[in-house]
Amino acid sequence: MIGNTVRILSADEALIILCADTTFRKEDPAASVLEKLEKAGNLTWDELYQAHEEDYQTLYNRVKLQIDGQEEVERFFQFGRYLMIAGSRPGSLPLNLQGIWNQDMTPIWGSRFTININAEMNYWPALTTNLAECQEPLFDLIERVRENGRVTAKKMYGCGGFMAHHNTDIWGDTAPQDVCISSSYWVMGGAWLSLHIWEQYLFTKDLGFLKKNYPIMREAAEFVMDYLIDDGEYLVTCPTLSPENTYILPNGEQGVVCKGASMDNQIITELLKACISAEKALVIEGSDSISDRAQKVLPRIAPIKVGKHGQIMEWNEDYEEAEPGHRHISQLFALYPGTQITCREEVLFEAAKKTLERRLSYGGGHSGWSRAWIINMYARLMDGEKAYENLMKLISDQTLPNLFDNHPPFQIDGNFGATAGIAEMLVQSHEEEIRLLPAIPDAWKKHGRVEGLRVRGGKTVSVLEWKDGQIVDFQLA
Ligand code: FUC
Repeated sequence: MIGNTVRILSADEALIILCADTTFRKEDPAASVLEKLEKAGNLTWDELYQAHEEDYQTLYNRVKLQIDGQEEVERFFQFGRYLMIAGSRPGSLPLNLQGIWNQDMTPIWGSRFTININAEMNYWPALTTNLAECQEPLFDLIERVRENGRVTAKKMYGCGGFMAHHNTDIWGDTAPQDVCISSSYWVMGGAWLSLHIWEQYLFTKDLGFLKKNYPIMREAAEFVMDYLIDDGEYLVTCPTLSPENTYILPNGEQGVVCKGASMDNQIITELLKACISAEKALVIEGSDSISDRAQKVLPRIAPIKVGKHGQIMEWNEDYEEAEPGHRHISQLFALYPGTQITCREEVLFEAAKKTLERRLSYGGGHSGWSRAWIINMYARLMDGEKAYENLMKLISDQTLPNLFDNHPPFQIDGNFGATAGIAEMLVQSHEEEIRLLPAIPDAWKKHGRVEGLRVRGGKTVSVLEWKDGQIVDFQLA
């Protein structure tokens, strides 16, 4: 070792084991690092490799995907699952913007957790692709966010419950971060994160988990209900913004701050309904219950509206957008990951299609994660060809040679978003029914087989096999 250089002489190969820890998780990081190094140092490369294989394969082998002639898609799907297994395990930190693969001392956007889409997207494939326990680090983070978020809710807004703005870090910071008006002053981060608790329950039906974590959902809902103001017609969030888009007023002025952004209404609706259902499942009544209050608030939240371009309106007024191809498609939260826009709501379903077409016709989908979101949205629109077209664009144009997603620069969310999207093309379960092959393109129809995807209701699709677009085998366990 010379300074910070390692010189290796007279060797054909060298095994270099790196290990790091901090006081965030270990009281004595130096001791824990030495202990791990000693253990690993006693093993040969082959033994280490084998230990790694055994470790990840217990989770990885739960899902198998084979589609004739689609090796690239299979690899991208399983690589996303592998990244989840490698980067987010019980006891670890959750996946941030670069996951555990950041290589910079001062990474872009601080390698933090952007919670107006990116951190949530990281966890989209966890449940459908049978890796529920990999979401645990996110719940640990939400606990930390909750502590700080109570203080921010009270001090900044005079509200109860807990909240978070658009960004947080491992300490769960909830104050507005950065100085970017179009993102910093959004108050729904805690509410969106809390919905992951409800989804975890829907997929696992683990009442013990829900019992332990429901108070987080309730506190997120309490903040939101306290924060709403009566504008004479509706109860609206104010001030707020629609992540990170800019509107144009009729007089040509541009702005971002608004009241009652469509995404806020959609998250609030989803959260309050989830709280009511959770309280039913847990039999929470009396003074511990917020169901009565939520029932009163829900009808006073503005419905999802269709605007002059036939699109889902992004703001409470039908403003023009400064950037119609904007990467954020917040007004379609209700289509995915939300569940309010479905084929049962024909008008909104058509308007959601128009919204995507419009975004894309103005150059939308230009960042990796945005393209990944679009795949999921087209899957929910049951348009297999469009979902596939965007998936292949993501793989060919927005993926680095090592298969990492490219925002640009490298950002890991697009990998996870696309993995979730592939699962969503194969099986859906968001309308209290299971839909098989809701959005597969012609290119996948000849023959394929998937094993192990999970659905809401706590079940596993142990086999789904198709030939010439027809299902030939299906088993639910
Ligand atoms: C949001 C996005 C950016 C980027 C950043 C980390 O601000 O709008 O595209 O992903 O998070």
